[in-house]
Amino acid sequence: MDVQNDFCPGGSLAVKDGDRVVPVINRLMDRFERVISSQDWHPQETVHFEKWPPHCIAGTEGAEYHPALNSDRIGLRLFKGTENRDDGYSAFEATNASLTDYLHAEGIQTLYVCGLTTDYCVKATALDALREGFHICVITDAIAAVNLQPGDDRKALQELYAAGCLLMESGEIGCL
Ligand code: VGL
Ligand code: ZN
Repeated sequence: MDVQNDFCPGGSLAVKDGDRVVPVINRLMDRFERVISSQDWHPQETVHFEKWPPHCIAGTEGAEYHPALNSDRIGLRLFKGTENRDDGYSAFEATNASLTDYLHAEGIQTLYVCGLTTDYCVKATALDALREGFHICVITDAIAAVNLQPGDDRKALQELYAAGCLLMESGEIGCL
């Protein structure tokens, strides 16, 4: 999710150590049959920017993937938050394709989620996936949080666990 310049150090909504997830995700991608990415992709003006500094404006450098992210294996690329009236935190709210339809068409029942940010996009996507009946595992060393309040990361993981989400470190997946 959202491994974009604006969420990484130097970006307009930089998450502490956001780029730490990049090498972990690059290593992980080969372990999976399919890789799906999401990108926050906002218009210049949106109600979303009443809550957040402008970030990930469609087509700008800030909305591009972090330059070190290996995008070769990304099969489906989702764009979200594209309207001026919604936050679009969840990849299930992508407007260019339906994630639900894609997963059903491909016969996918289990999702491993990683990227930015733990307390918004990752959380919203994982909760939507659970609601839609998918099995979900969040990769805890491949995520980073905004942490508007200290401890928001921990709270998000507790909420996810309580909702039925599995939490795993990348080293526990296959034999990394
Ligand atoms: C996100 C904050 C603002 C996210 C998006 O995708 O996690 N966080 N916009
Ligand atoms: Zn956003």
